Amino acid sequence: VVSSYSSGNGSFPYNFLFGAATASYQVEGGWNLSGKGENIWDVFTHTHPEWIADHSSGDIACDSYHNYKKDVKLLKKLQVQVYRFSISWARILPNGDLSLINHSGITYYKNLIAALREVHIEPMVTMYHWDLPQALEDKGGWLNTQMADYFKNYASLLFTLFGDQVKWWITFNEPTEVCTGYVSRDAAPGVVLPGVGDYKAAHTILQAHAKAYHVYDQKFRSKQKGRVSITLSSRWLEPISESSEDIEASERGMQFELGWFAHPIYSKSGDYPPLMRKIVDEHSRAEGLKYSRLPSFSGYWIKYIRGTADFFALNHYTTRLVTSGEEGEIPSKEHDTGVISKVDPSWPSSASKWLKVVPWGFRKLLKWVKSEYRNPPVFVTENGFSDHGELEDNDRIYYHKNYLAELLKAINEDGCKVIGYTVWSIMDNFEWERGYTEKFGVFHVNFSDPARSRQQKKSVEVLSKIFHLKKLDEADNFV
Ligand code: PNW
Repeated sequence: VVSSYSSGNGSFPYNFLFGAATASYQVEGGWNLSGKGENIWDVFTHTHPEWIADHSSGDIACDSYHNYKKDVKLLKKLQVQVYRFSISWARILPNGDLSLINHSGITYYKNLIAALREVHIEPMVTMYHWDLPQALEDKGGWLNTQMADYFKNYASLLFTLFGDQVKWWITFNEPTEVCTGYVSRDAAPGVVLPGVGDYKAAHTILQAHAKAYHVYDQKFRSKQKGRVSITLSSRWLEPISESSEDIEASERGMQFELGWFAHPIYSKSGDYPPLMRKIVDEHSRAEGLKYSRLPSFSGYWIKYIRGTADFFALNHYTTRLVTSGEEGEIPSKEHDTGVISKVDPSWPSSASKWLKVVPWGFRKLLKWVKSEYRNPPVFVTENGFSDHGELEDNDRIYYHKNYLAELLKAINEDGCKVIGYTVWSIMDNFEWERGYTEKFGVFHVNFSDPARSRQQKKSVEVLSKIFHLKKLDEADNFV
């Protein structure tokens, strides 16, 4: 099936948007400057530096707090049409709630947005990329249902402050990763409640997202005319063989990984995936629990959450081979999923243990989203490759060219409606628990230089051409 949304000849649709992405904690620095409050990553890195690979933090990071004008120049060099960045909640609301509004925080983002618009780069704003104000974590963080209202107030303030200039909004970046903060010490706040805390946090986040979406509908949409979504991340889970057991394992894995958040929002019926409901209910009963570890939505909430996205925002990096089997402690979401996964040793590696280069998995994932959720417009909000910071970053060039080629096939041959693509990331930055040991940037950042000087990598030459011409040169697809 060739959809009308296609163009052929290695060209992307004329209105396709290319961009680059970052997140506040990973690039800004200025952790305690001009009235910013502490967030959970400030506290996590300061109290437990040993939990970060190189004992580092985002205290200074790329110092984008002072260097945002330089960043805009880099973006221009890359020829992007969109810059996806996130707002630090505690920089705007140091206490998390509306008791104190930090005006210098507002000024920082106003300046950044103005600098982008001046050179015709469209801002795409993520409201929450993992940096919860510590004051709200002290109230229980995402385990506390009230967080949905704190988030709604914060979102409403952002629409009021920036909505005349910002037309692309993302409420949450990768809620599954936010939930990891309630499973293990791999991420802030490092609360260890596997199989319980993650499901509970997810439940609150879905409510928070829906509240923000409805506020936009009720108070802002008619005037501001923007779009609101939530960024979900997913690997492609390829069955290890053609056996029905492995195909089922793949489907089950996809429902637990992407369906967990996508089904309540994008499916026709709403609510968690039926398969997930069944399995977690059964496991909970077997564990002798009176209630399921997966919380339930009332009919009211199912309807309230369903349909709360104007496009499907998707992050994708890599693929795993899956079969059915038991992994993870009891209880845990990992164990509930009942899937074991591995990689094909022939797949090229990156500097990140979890990231193998598997371009075809991207196309399969886009196809899955199309058939599962009635072909929504998809904006790929992150896709990227890590190395150790080399300027001749040929492996990154290979990665992006080949992932983009698969994205084009998904549009032209499978009829997927992919509308945009932002590369992670415009520059090397703080990679969470892996510190500065892995680099995802298309620009190099010198972290031992107090000025945090930036330097172009080879990938910029290649990507800027693709982004400008909106065309992939078939001839040099494979470097
Ligand atoms: C992304 N996966 O998370 C984050 O949004 C970024 O902040 C981060 O810098 C980037 O990854 C690179 O590490 C991911 O399961 C979470 O494949 C999970 C996956 C991929 C990326």
